[in-house]
Amino acid sequence: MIVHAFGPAWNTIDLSPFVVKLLTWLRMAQLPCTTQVANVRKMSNAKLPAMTLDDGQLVNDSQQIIDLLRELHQDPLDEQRWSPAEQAVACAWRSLFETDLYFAAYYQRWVPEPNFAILRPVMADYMGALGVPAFARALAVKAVRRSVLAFTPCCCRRSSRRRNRWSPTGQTWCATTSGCCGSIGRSAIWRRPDPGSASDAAAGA
Ligand SMILES: N[C@@H](CCC(=O)N[C@@H](CS)C(=O)NCC(=O)O)C(=O)O
Repeated sequence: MIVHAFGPAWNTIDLSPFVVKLLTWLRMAQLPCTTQVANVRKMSNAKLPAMTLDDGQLVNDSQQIIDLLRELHQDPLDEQRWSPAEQAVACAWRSLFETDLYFAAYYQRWVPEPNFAILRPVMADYMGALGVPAFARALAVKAVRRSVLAFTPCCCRRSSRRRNRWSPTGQTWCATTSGCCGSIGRSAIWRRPDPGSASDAAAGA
């Protein structure tokens, strides 16, 4: 299985909380996979992560992927042991992290200039991984930020949240755990073993 991702950043396994969520779940479920940097604009939902399954099928959305893998691998974390009430609470927590807290963090990354100064070199690295030549990376990152700022006068506004909303039934503590991990626990819980990139060092990460 191949996880399509943004790539590591700041000493963590990926730039994206949702990729971290998926990789965390796969690690807990002990399902081996490889990761590959992918162009987010080429995804049908314009988002990462995505996953290519062993049969070649491409699936989008971290939660859809997790739900499908749970089915295909007979619920490897035994998540069905939770009662419906527990699953509902878990779903509420996951929703809090993924549709509300996510956008608070998103705002903090992209909008205040000092924070974006830390993100900028990481995004430039991502552009480089996609094949954008060095001289054009700064411009490309600037263009992405411009489009982010255009829809981000208030990152927590309803329309932004809706873009990410995914509400299947049967959520579980374990999917929630990995979602929390992706949203808030990234560096604390799962640090990347190899040394950071030059941009990490520049950012003082
Ligand atoms: N519901 C999706 C959300 C994924 C998502 O929002 N990914 C962000 C990165 S953290 C993304 O690809 N954003 C690109 C964009 O919105 O242009 C999932 O769970 O996979």
